[in-house]
Amino acid sequence: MSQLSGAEAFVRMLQLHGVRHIFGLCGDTSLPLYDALQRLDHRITHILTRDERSAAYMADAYARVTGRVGVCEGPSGGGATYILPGVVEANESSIPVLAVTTDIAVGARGRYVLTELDQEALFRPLTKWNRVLDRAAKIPEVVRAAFRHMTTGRPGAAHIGLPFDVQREPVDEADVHADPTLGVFPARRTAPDPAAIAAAAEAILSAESPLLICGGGPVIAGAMAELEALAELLEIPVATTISGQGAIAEDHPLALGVVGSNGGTLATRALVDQADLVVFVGCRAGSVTTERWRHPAPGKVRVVHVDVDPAVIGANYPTEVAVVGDARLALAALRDEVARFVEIPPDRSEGLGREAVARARAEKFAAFQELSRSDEVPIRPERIVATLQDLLPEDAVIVADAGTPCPYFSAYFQQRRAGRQFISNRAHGALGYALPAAVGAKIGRPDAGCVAVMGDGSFGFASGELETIVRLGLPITMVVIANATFGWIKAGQRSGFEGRYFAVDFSPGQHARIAEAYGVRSWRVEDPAALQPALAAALAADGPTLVDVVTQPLHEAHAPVSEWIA
Ligand SMILES: Cc1ncc(C[n+]2csc(CCOP(=O)(O)OP(=O)(O)O)c2C)c(N)n1
Repeated sequence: MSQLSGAEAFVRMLQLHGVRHIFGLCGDTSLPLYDALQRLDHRITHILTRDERSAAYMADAYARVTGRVGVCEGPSGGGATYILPGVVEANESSIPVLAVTTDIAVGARGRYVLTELDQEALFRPLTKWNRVLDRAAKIPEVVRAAFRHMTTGRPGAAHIGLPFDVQREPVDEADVHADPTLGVFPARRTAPDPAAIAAAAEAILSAESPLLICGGGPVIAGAMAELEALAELLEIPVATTISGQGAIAEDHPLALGVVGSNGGTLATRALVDQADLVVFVGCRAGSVTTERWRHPAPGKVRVVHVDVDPAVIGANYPTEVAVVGDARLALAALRDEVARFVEIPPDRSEGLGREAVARARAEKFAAFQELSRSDEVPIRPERIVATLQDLLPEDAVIVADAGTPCPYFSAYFQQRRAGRQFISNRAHGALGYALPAAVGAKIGRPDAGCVAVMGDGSFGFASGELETIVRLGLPITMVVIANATFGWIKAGQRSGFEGRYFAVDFSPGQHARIAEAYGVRSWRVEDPAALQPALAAALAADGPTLVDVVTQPLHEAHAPVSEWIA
């Protein structure tokens, strides 16, 4: 019987599942794993990060742009606790991220070993599947189970704990096998019940003014063509959530753009209210998308809900038809079913069709465009969005943090191609996501431009990773929206607490100088006229760049936000 060490078997299992990149940070308990990574020929590139939190965010964005499982790793104790934010973000966003933590030896448990922690309990509420190993012999089956759970059904995160002694124990090589199709997601798609498809088609066809609202599901499922075909056949406008951006190209005549309290506007809300039937697709109909379940209004609107996770359907809205299944298969089936009754698209010129979408878009962009031309100081956020819109190629990936970037880019940046190009961490919206996530996105999609847009609050959370970006020589452009305040919260204090500002302002930072010190080519922009040249030069450079833009604070801006407390 040929044998491998536990660590070697683990690396081989990742390799067999098609893993090509691992993001992580070293530690005592990880030494056997690192040694196996060092010695074996596995064609996996390890990206050393400066914080386990970043490693998980990188793996998350990497998974989002590649459609492959993202893998991150960190050591026991502090490494395990630091990696958590990215794991839960991925899990709640239905993105398969495998978090590997190493652990103290099984044989040493309960003896007050440095870093001892119940890591399985720690990850339980944050993952779809989770196991700390006790025996090396179980490594192959545990890795197989993790990949099965991550990429089938509703995708999600998994955690595997590798104790120190388990990494050194023998594993029978004959057990080391895998199904490589489980390394990409969604794997093993599930088709909807034809009876549910027939009922959904009947409901949609009987509606006067149907509207599609897409969450992250269609992009995850790669259902863009099927969605467009259904929308065009029935002349149904398509709205998205923030995570759903990319379900349809935003210059498509039926694309309404983002709706909800963060990125929606009064003009887009009016169309949501006009719908007599909403088809939610791969969408949890959560508080932000629905403006706290008021738009659309439960009970007043008929609902058809398509989701791969049956538990989501009916959680927030009385639902007429539930369709459980993969978004691509469901939308294709729905289109085929509808095509039995409809040959040419209905005339919706008087109701909710492309004319209504065009009017809503024109209204929304009229106010935006005026502000985007403003020469006022500090620079208007609208000007930053408009300038990047002009400069960026169609295939660029934008990663946007919470704060100013998320609502502004969701509302006003027009993604001209369908597919995953806009990334924001909408499960928890934790600050400091965009900078490390851009690393994962750039490594996952090296041929596309990549821009990370962050507030100065977020920059403070993530700036340690500038070293990683420089070390890897990644041509990422970072844009810091500098307003010396936790602006989103200040805006909440202004709108909901009569401007009683408390503990939200911090000192203005010299972000360009900080980045420069790490070796990033940087610009600081205070004059609106200097914005375009600085961004153009940053985007044209072949290494990492940062543009620090002194910007109008969010509480004074005309942000596309209807409610500051989500
Ligand atoms: C880790 C974390 N802590 C707190 C919050 C709450 N929060 C949401 S937005 C925000 C302010 C963001 O400030 P900044 O990054 O400077 O962007 P701005 O809103 O000023 O544009 C805060 C503190 C959060 N989202 N994440």
